[in-house]
This record gives sequence, structure tokens and C-alpha cells, in this order.
Amino acid sequence: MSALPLPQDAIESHNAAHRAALAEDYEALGRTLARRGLDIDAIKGDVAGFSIAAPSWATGRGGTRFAKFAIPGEPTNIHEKLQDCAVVQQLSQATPRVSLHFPWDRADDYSALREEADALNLSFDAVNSNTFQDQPGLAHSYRNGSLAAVETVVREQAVAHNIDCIEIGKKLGSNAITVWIGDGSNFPGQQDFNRAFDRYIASAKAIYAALPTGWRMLLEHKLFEPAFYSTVISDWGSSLMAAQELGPKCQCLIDLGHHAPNVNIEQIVARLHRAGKLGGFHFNDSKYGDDDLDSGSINPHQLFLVFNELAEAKSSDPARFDPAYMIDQSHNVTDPIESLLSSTEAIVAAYAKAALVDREALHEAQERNDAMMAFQALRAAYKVDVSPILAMARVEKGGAIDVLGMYRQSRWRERKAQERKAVGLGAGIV
Ligand code: PSV
Ligand code: MN
Repeated sequence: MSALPLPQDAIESHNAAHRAALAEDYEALGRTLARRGLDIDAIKGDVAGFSIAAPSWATGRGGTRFAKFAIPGEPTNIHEKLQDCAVVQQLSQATPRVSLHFPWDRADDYSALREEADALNLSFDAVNSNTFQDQPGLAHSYRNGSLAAVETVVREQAVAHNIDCIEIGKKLGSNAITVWIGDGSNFPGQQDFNRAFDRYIASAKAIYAALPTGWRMLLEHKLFEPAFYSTVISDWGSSLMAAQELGPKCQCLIDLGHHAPNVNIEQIVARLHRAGKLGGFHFNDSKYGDDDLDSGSINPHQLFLVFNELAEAKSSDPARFDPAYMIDQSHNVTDPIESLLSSTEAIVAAYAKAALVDREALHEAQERNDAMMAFQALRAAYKVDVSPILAMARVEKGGAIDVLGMYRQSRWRERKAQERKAVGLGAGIV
């Protein structure tokens, strides 16, 4: 039985006010694209088939290391988080899956949780383990590391937690586990780089051995934080080495914020695809470091270039192309639902623009060493305002033409502020 969070007829009547303008804009864009030999309906169909997972943890207000400023009506448990994800999906029609993080999202009965999600038109994406924090009742602390820790008992505890996550994921219908660890060092000399990596590999092998058929293990690299001198899986090179040692079910996950400033992330996409190890993405944007800002808010062009490489990878080798897409952001100053809606639109727009690139013209220009025309092949696609395509794809699936307008009109947050218990004070980088 479906129990969607917002009344569908409210969305329909909201859309009614925007339908004529959308039809006009869509038709005009269709004519422009037709002059370039592009069929707008085919592109719309492609866009409609694209989706990303929403992270359960991004439905609450995030914080910095200094403070977290909660808002009334935030979700405080996994059931409320699912409801908020369902709002994002109902309006955007592009986030049908939710990624859970354990132990944050612990529930009493995961089969019941799966049914609950199903009724909200949601399913579950990759599960995420957490060995970067201590939890109440934990036998051993992760203060000196987890999968790469010196102490065997700590490594064993971290492996067991990952295997628990896989067990939960099986009940939820997930088919991947994403592993990010905070292990590393804060002082030169504190840790032997390679011995730490060896310990990581040994632990990761034990997790890999527990992967059910059809599952993937995604390794997420990160340059720094919480360790500020060295991190065990610091970059795509370390991630690739580990994934290659572990085996075919292990791939690399790129979080856009986990690189030094100005790193050419789109080139990493191409390289990992070439190695058959492009496993997935965490989308966000950054100005300084792992800022976890909203996707496309700082550098939408880079997001487009990433999607351009994804489109290239897909068209050159579709059989080996199956990245898991997810948002991973910290919404410190906005209503998290609004950030998820606006970020989803930015990500889908980058996908749509990449689909408009004339690949033949691009490849020809590359072969002629014509740098300007190669760039123009990208620029011509980037300049297109694809919002009518996105809106049409959304509305045909039952979503909202104006997602933020409809969300505000629904007064969801105000209503939840009356019903949900308040979040306490807190801090934390997540
Ligand atoms: C680490 O910074 C990270 O990007 C990992 O994906 C974690 O699972 C997530 O953030 C937690 O917010
Ligand atoms: Mn991430």
C-alpha cells in the first residue's frame, strides 16, 4: 500500500499553474535542439531514466566541528528520515533510493523497514559502515584507527561491524557496501604508511569475503580529515591499488569533496573507468576542502565535466559501466529537503547537458588537435538551459514542475515541527 507523504492532487494543482509555460519552453528548446540534430523527447527519456540515491544522514541539519544548529521539524529517527526522503523523491522523481549509515540508522526490524520504505515508493541503495566514531557500548575505541589499526581486536571489531552492515543490507535489499575509514595519522612518523595499508588490505579482505552474490564493495578515498597528516586511503591511487588487490567485486567510489583543491576529478573518472573500477559517486561541492556544500553551488562546470566523462565512459564501454550515484552533503544553513531538491536538480542538469554533447564532433576535433573546437563541443552543450527537459521528465512521472515552490507550499517542515521531537544541541563534522 502506498502512503506518499504529500497529497498527489496538491502537486497536480500546483503543476496546473505552470503547465502552459513549461509546454512553451519545452517546445522552444525542442526546436533549438532539433537544429543540432537532437531529439528532445529522446533526451527527456534518457534523463527520466537517470536517478541518484539520497543519504539518510543528509535529511537532518549537518554541522561543522564547531556547532550544529538544528531546525524545528528535523527528523530524529530513521522512520522520519525516510519520510523526508520520500518527499524529495515525490517532488523530484529522481531519488528513488536511500542510502543508510550504521549504526546511525539502526532499526528494530529491517524487514519492516523495507516494507515501510516500499510504501513510500523508496528502496535502499548502498549501506555505509561507520568505524570513524566510537559508539556507546563499543568494546574497543577507534581512537587509533579501525580497519588499519595496530591492535588486532580493534581491526576485528571494525571488520565485524562491516559484516553486520552487509547482513542488514541483505534484509533491506541493498547490493553494495561503501567503506570509508578515518584511519590515518596526525604527525610525521606516527604511522608506517605501508604497514597501515597492509593492515587495511587484510581487514578489507575479510569484509570482501562476506559479500553476498551480486554485491559490490565500494572504497571511498579521502585526502584528509579527521587525520591531518596522512590518511590510509587518501587518494584514487591507494583506492585503486586496494580495489585491484581485493578482487572484481571491489570498486572505487569518488566523493567530489575528497580531493585537494583544483584536482582534475573528471580525469580520475576516466582512469578508474579504464581500469574497470569506477564504482560510484558521492556528489557535493566544495570551495576549500571537504565542505560538503550543495552539488553545483560552487562549480557547476566541474560537475558537468565529470558527467561528460561519465557519458564518454558509458558510450565507449557500456558493459562495464554501472556507477552507484549518491548525494553526500552536509546541510548546515538550509532546510535539508530544500538542499536535496536543489542539488538533485543540479546533478540531473549536469547529466542532461552531458547527454547533449556532440561526441562525434568532440572526437573529430580531438583527432585534428583542434583544441578550440573540442572545447566548443563541450561549451555548446554546457550553455543549454536544460530545465524544461528536467521539469517535463519530472512532471510526466508525477513530480512537481517547481519543486521548491511546491515544497514550500506544502508547509511540510512547519507541520513536522508540530509533530516531531526537537533535536538537541550538538556538533560534528557529519
Ligand atoms: C566522509 O567524509 C564521508 O564522505 C563518507 O562518505 C561518510 O560516510 C560520510 O562522509 C558521512 O557523512
Ligand atoms: Mn562521502
